[in-house]
Amino acid sequence: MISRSTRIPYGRCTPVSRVTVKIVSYDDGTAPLMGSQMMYDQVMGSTSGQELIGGRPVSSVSDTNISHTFTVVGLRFNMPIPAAPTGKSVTVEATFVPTTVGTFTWQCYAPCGAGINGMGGAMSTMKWMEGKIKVTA
Ligand SMILES: [Cu+2]
Repeated sequence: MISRSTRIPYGRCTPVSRVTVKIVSYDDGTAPLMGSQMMYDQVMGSTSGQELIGGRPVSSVSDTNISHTFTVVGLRFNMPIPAAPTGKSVTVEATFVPTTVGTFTWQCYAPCGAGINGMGGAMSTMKWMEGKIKVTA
């Protein structure tokens, strides 16, 4: 028996809520993925298996056109974010249904920061290319 006060910090939950992530990016720079992060050019974990870029459904973004990723490894969710046209923005949307409760880290896996390996600047500045998502039952 589970009482009302029972809290399960990490574990499965009944998938009841749809979450839509909408990202508007003004970054026209690209940051091609490297090594084990190459798989993050694919949309993962969305309800349709796709994301909408400017309203157009896609299942991946060309590695040479990736600017950032919105990746939540703990929820198996990934949105590749393409470079925006210079002077304009790009809007990317995807919907997913979390089936696990807990606090999860989202982060960008594209080497979009400064320096030779792209891991400086924004990538090494706390809360710029990473954050937390809290899923409650
Ligand atoms: Cu980034």
